[in-house]
Amino acid sequence: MTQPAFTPIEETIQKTRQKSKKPPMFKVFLLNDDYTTMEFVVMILEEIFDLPAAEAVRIMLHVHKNGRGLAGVYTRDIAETKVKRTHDVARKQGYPLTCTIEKE
Ligand code: TYC
Repeated sequence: MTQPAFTPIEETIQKTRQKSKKPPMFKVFLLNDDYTTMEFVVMILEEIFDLPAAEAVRIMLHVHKNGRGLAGVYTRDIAETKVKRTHDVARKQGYPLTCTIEKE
């Protein structure tokens, strides 16, 4: 007769640990430049980063004054997708708007 690998209590503890494990999170920053229009940056923050208009304007002005600003914090795949979409839309319009990703 083989012994079960884990008791029911050990299994419950393992499952709870797995469920409460948080994925690594990634900050997406927007960088300032001299060419992208303020309106375009606000549109990106609303459409791609799902921010309300007032928050989009606040972040855009923060980036304009300080050089960079946080657009949002996401899991790796979502952060990378938002950066790619931003760069694709910006390049299509001829803007150099750039985002960076930093692990939290
Ligand atoms: N500095 C730009 C301008 O004066 C506006 C701008 C803001 C550009 C934020 C990029 O991430 C940015 N038109």
